[in-house]
Order: sequence, then structure tokens, then C-alpha cells
Amino acid sequence: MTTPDPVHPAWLPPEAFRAIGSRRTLVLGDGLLAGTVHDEVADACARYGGRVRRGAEDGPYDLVLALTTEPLPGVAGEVRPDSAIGAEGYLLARRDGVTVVLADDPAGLLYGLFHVVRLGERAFAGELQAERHRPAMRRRMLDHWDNVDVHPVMGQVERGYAGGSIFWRDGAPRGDLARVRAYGRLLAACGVNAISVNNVNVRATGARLLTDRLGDVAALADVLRPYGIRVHLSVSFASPVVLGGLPTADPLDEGVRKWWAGVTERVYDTIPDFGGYVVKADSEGEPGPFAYGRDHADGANLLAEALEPFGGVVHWRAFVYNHRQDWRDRSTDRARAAYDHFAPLDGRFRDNVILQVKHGPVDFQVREPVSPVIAAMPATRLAVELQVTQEYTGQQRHVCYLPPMWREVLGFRPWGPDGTAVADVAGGASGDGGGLVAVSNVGDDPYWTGHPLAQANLYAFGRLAWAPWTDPAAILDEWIDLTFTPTATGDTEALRHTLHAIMDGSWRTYERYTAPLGVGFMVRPGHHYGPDVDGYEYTPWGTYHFADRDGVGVDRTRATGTGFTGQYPPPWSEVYESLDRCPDELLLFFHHVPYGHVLHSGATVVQHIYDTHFAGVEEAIEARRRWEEAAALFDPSLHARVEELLDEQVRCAEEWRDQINAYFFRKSGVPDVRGRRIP
Ligand code: GCV
Repeated sequence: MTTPDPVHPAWLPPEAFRAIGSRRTLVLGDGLLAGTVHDEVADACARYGGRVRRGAEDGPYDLVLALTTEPLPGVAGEVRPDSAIGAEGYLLARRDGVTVVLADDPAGLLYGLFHVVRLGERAFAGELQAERHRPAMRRRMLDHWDNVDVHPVMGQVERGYAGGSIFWRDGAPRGDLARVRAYGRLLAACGVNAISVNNVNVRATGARLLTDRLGDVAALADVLRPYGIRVHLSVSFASPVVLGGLPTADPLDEGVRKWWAGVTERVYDTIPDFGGYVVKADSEGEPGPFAYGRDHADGANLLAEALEPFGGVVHWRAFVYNHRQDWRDRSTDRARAAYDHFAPLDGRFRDNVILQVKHGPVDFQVREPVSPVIAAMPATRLAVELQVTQEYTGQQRHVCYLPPMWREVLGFRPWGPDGTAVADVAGGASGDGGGLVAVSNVGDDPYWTGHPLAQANLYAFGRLAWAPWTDPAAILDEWIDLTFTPTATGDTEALRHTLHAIMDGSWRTYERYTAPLGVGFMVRPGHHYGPDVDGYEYTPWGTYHFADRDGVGVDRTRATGTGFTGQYPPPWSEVYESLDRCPDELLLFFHHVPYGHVLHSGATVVQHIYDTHFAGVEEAIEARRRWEEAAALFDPSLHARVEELLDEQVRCAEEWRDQINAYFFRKSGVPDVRGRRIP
């Protein structure tokens, strides 16, 4: 593969700071993050000839970035608001030739600075009425599934498609803190303010990060702190036993409570702004409270109690299901599991527990309904978990711009059109909800994300966590402008056109050539890349499609199936229950239907399968053509890398098309009405 030299700057190339760097800037305010703002501007000025001052001095200035606690000179004083701007927020205005960013706290100044970076020259033109910006989610977090030791099957990064970890290598810190700092800077620029630094499947050395290897975590926290990013740690529920030598990890045992309290106190002695713990318990073999006859509220509250004196939180994952199922037992339904385990516990979690719920009821498939847990726990703080790493969406070998899917999830209204949206549940009524969390897609690859265009997913996650109602195409524009400005040829419009043509619809393209109509999981077992229709069909993991010679899909109705539809409030409990009203794209998630069933689109199920698979491949081929045609617009090594990956995408899409179409043709015996060749 072609590689850039050295690490790709992603959405913060030096040119992104040209407009600021050529101007006169005043930074007013104390504290670490205000210092970061000053240093960012100073670096830009050193490159582009502007100047920056810190502390009141005579102007004139083109840009003033100031805390509202400071005496504000000139225009900054004039635009000072009467009411609080709020945590991490900022006010942006331009008057009489001066651009002003005001914030109540230094984090707000930092986010305001990056807003000015996004605007570029536009930040210094005309007038701008004061605009207030505040994050919709207080917590905007990335989880790293980075193993500290190399796992024999999962490697250094579980479900990582961008090389090794930027934090760990072979059981030790990787030691490249400059890279970690650069990562923190990129995250701050898109609005992320927390990361957890090790895999939720906590193993060997990963577990010890909590105790004797805590210094390794502190080193990461030190370089991320100047960018407003708090560090969290995945911990093993069995830690009192495996690290502390206690005979039990029972959450109601006094010795266990004391152990967690002591360990947590030491964590905060070392890392005073530590964010908290992330826990995967009683899930896919990880230890948890069930071993002691306790439930998830008992387990989560144990850790929450230890964290509470220090303001820390526990992210307790709701990804709990039976992974030892028997396909013959049609009453056990993996989709039901999270709700069945957690909904009855609503109201029992301490205030500093955040229940982290995957956005769909199964596992990050290309299409799933929104998890019913999100609407079932009004007395619990919920975080919604997304997957930026493309485990089931092309593994960063395929272009798959995910924000259109995330935007649908965040905009979904579980209680119907007049009810609250998922984004509001995660944001919380008083702004203190659990927020948005995602599994990171970053590794030590020179482009950060393996596929250079997968950078856009990371950028967009942060932007949607800040402002969930933003149009994904507008976020893509931001990312394009920052990342590719100026273009190799100066033809920005053509470049923008090319990337929109390839990326805007790429999630739907991926859906078309992979598993149809929401049925999910037709991937190869284990690594999950490429098609294998029956790969999981008879395994214990509980991810079945039930295709036979007559039909396909999972009957999750109350009338005749697993009853999963009953986990939704109305109107969705009724919409999903009804064969007539269920949206086409989720039909096979909720219903088992004959191949001749006619969709709202007018096509039969089996014809829809054929049509979408042929169309999806055509779209992938067209994306490759567009990319080839645009060679002159991009840096040659980036262009070459994406071109190789698009070849693989087309190959893999054809493989999906042929396997899926052949499978359903052979099962159903129904020929394609258009007479195309099906192997
Ligand atoms: C970290 C899926 C993935 C696992 C992952 C798990 C989880 O099952 O395949 O690799 O484990 O989700 O979210 O915990």
C-alpha cells in the first residue's frame, strides 16, 4: 500500500490556520486550555506572519478570543452577553472589523477557536450578529478497543482496521506521545472531549492499567488534557480478584467495596481529572455481577459509589445477551436481550451511572431499528453508542460514510412524531444526559484510519455529538474544506463534487450489496468481512435470518414471533408489528415473509434482493470511475491508496452480489425477472 510521509494531518493541515495565522489576535484568559488557544494561534502566526498577544494590550486586533471573566476591551465588551454562555460553549460575533469569540470557560475558547478555523477567511469578512454555540451532549466520547497485549485472534486493536494502537504495543505503551497529542488535537477540533484508552474486553496487562500500570494512563492524560480531553479506563469487574487477590468480586461484599474505593482514590491522586470507568460485564464471556447472583444495577452502583466522591462516572454497557443459543429455540431472541435485562432496573442506578446502549438492538449492522432500551429507561442516564470503526460496514476497505445512518438514529422519535428524539434522550433534559459514545476507527496507520476517506466518519462523529441535527452533507463539506484545502489543482468545486458523489450515498450503496431489508449478519464468522449467508445461521451467537425454501426473516411480532415489537412504545410497537406498515428497509428484521411478498416499493422480496445487489455493485463501480477520473485533484499517494481500496470494494461487492443472489435464487427457485446472470 502507498503511504504518506509522515503522518497525515487529517482535518488540521497547516493551511487550515492560514486565515488566523495572517491576522492580529488577542487571547484573554488564564488556564491550561486558554494557553492551548494561544499556542495554536502563535504557531499559525509563526507560519503566516500574523501576531498574537496574551493579556490586555493595545490593539488593533482582527480576532479577540476572551473569557467573559476578563475585562473585555472594545468590540468584545460590546458583544458581551447578559446571560451565561454555558459550559464549553462560546459566542461568536463580528463587528467593526473585529471577530470576537467569548466563552465562560477555557474549553469554550478552544471550541470557538476551531469554529474560526472552520470558517477560514469567512470569519474575517462582513459583520456577524452574535451567535451562541453550545454542545448538545455534555459527553462526547470515543472508546478504543485497543488491547495492551496483542491478542492472538483480535490483534492489537479489536475490530481495528487501521494498523496498531496509537497507545499500546506488545504489552507496553507505544511511547509516541506526539502522535497521541496530535490525536487529541484532531478530536478537540471536531468536539470530542473524552476517550477510553483500552478495550472493553479487558485482558492481562489491560486490567493492570487500573493499578500498577496506572502511570501509563497518566502519561496519556497529560498529553490529552491541553485539548480538553478526559481519559477513561475500561476495567474488569473481576479486578478485586485478579488484581487485588480478594476471594470475591461480589458487589455487595464490604471488602470488595473498600477495594474499589481505595483503588479509585489512588487513580484520582494520580489523574485528578480522570473521567471514570467503562464496563462490559456479563457479556460475551466478560465477568460480571451474575456470578454472585446480583444484577447489573448492583454491579454498576458498586463502581459508581467509588467514583462519586471524585465526580467520576461509570459507563456500564447494556450489550448483554446470551451468546450460547440454539438455533432450534426460536423463543430466545438476541434483539430482546438488552431490554429484558435492563428495563426492569430503571430507577435503580446511581446518578453517576451512564448506561451505554448500542444504537440498535443487535450489533452495529448496516441497518437495524433503534434500540428499544433508549425509550424504556426514563429514570436512567443513557448514552447512545455508535461504531465508527467499520466492523460490519466494510472494515475501512470500503467507502461507507456513516453519518446519514447516525443522523437517522439521532433523529428517530421513539414515541412518535410529537415525542422526544434519540438525540434529546442522549443529551438529557437538563443537558446532562449520558451523551454520545463511539468506538474509534483510529490506528497507527499514516492516514490514521486505514482508508483515508474514513477520516470523515471520525470527524463527523464529533460534529454530530456536538450538534446532532446537522446535515451529514454539510459536515462532509466542512471535512472536505479543512482536509483538502487548497487542492492539488486549485479546483475545489470539482473535488467537492467528486467526494460527495462517492461518499454521500455510500452507506446505502453498502447496504444494497450486502444483507437485505434489515436482516443483518450474513458476514463471515469471526472476522466479519465479506459474505457468508449461513455463516452464523446455526451458531450459538443468536444472529439468524431463518431463510428456507419458502421465505426469509425473523418473526419478532407479538402475534406469532418473539414479541420483540412489544418492547417499543406506540406507535412503533404497532408499526413494526404490522406487515403492512413496517418500513421496507426493516421488514426482515421484524417479519418472516415468503419470497413473493410484495414490498411498498412494488417489488417482491426476492426481486428486491436481486435488484439491490446488482445496483449496489454498479454504484461501487461508478464510485471507482469517479475517483479514477479525479486523479489530478488529489495528492498522488492519497489518490493511489483510495484507488487500491476501491478495487477491493468492487471485488468484494461483486462477491456479495453473487453469493447473496445465488443463495436466494437457489433457495427460492425464483428467477430474476430481468433475466440477469445469477451464478
Ligand atoms: C469488544 C461485537 C464485536 C466484539 C466487541 C463487542 C462489544 O460483538 O464483534 O469484538 O467486543 O461487539 O461491543 O463488546
